[in-house]
Amino acid sequence: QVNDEETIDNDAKDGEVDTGDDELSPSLEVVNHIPYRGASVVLKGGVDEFYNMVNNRRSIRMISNKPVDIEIVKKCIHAAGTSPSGAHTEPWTFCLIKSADVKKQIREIIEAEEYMNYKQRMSKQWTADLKPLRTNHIKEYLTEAPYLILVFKQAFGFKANGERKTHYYNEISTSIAVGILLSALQSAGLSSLTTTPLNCGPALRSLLNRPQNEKLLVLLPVGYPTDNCEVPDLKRKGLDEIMEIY
Ligand code: IYR
Repeated sequence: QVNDEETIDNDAKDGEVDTGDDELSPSLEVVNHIPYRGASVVLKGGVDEFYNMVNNRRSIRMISNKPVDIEIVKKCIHAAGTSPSGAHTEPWTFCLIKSADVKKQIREIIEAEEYMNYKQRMSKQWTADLKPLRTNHIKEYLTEAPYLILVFKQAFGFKANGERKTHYYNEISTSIAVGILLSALQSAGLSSLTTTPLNCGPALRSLLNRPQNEKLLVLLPVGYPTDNCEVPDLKRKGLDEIMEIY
């Protein structure tokens, strides 16, 4: 029996199959254990360099059409794929959109839904809370940005024999991967915006012909800021405010 916290993620249980067999074989291939002596690839500037880099990241809504080397974006996605995951299920799919036509279709889907979101679906308090961020349903960045990355979580997977495979903690695993992706993009001098297009998941999934086991988690436009790009002058919590030492 698992506790409530572990049962909250219903998606994680979607694929569970009870074969009534005591001799269950692991979904993951049984592998050797090999020595690991800890991190050996470290930044020249140490952890201060890492902090400065990630603290320099901002979500931007004004993204230029200045070209970006696709190889850099691919490397960032490869980095995201190093994320830890439940039982090493690697429950993520990164769809990299470069086609102007697909970007246009994505924008049409999202703007139509966001219009409804802002107009009726989001609470008055919610839209009030967003005022300082100056967001609205019009999302030029979806067609201007050289790339869009749609990150799908795989609610379950499949074994070689076609049976469903449980993807434990697929949402948190994929979310950690997104965190690594954001840091990788920043390390490459690229900017992005973390978006969670409300009510757009199914339409975007079918547009990209993604299978039923995949659910859209986030969509990131990726590129460089426009010359007139501005961001709200937000302050971050200090270390004292986010940490308790015991
Ligand atoms: N998805 C909408 C609204 C929105 C919601 C939150 I919470 C934000 O931090 C920002 C925007 C949009 O993208 O405009």
